[in-house]
Amino acid sequence: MTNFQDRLKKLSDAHEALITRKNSPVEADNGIYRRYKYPIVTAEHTPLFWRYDLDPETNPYLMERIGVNATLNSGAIKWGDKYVLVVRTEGNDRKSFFAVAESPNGIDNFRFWDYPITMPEWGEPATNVYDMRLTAHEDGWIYGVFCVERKDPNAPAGDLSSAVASAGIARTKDLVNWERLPDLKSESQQRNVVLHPEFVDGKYAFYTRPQDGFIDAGNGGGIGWALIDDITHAEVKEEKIINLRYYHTIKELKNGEGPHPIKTPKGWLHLAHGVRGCAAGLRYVLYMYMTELERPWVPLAEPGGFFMAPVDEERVGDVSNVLFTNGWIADPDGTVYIYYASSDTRMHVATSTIDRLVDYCMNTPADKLATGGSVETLKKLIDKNLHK
Ligand code: M1P
Repeated sequence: MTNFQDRLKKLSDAHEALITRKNSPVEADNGIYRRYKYPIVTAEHTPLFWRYDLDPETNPYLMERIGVNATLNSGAIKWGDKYVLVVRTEGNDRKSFFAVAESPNGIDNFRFWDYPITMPEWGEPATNVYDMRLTAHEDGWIYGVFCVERKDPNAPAGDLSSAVASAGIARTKDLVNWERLPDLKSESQQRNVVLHPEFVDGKYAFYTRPQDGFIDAGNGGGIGWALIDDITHAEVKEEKIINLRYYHTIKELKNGEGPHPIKTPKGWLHLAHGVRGCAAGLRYVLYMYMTELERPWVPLAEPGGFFMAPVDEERVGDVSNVLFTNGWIADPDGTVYIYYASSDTRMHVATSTIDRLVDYCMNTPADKLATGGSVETLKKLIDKNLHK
């Protein structure tokens, strides 16, 4: 065997071993969800034929030609009997694109489809696209709503960082061919926009996240709710904040809806991220809340504090101290697969059930927003346990 063939075999064997590695839940278990031992999709999961020119004539050293830096914030959907992620795949050049990876069981054996998604442009071509939320809407389409980023045309000369963020909308029937619709029209910048799966009062409903600037949520008070007349010319005319940010909480600085909420007999289950600032930078954690079944914009319950926060290797990566989610899948048997990214670098799964998550939301004490309230809440549980 030549050096080239020898090296190619080693690379291929290692890649196949990584993809087919069995995953299993970890021991530590809080009764709410279970984490899994291995990340489910990493940059190394991307096909070798994306990264290497496999022709010994043009690449005699079998060098990597196109680097993949990270696989993160993925939308999720059950596709036949497969668990499918639309993975935000980021190249070494810092540009993200969308690529589909599917698994037979939702916890391991994620394999990328041969080609990434070719997302049609709308308006001025995007500099970057990321964080797609997938919604199989009752109108029969599968929608992908994602962040579209372009350089701020009003940035002062020399400012090469300021960006304008808006929500891109595309729809598909096969996850391969996408019809791009006009971006969501909104007075504020938007990221973390999510389409609700059902019509509400005959209209499309969006969870929004209005913000003043790219980094600064500013006056955007939290997660918003807006009804849209025409999805092919979507425009936010009125937006109400349904999940607020508060001082000295896990979502003091920013928050954003994760995937679209799951419908349960007790209400809609929401998964979101909250951000606070500290000496180490921004800290992103996941939290949950519920809204009414008939009025999905009306708050029902919200446990205090975070649902999941970065632990162990999750804490370190391209943007450390970050958990982010924009995909989950609820199976008919009630199992919920929560897909989350750690530190903007790799994808993980945690599993739970609808019953457990509803119980968690309804019966975990709410944040009373001050230390005195936290102590009262704790004493109530101690009393119940010690003096029943
Ligand atoms: O780097 C952490 C996250 O930052 C942004 O989230 P948000 O808009 O809530 O601040 C997004 O760029 C997200 O992709 C990223 O994971």
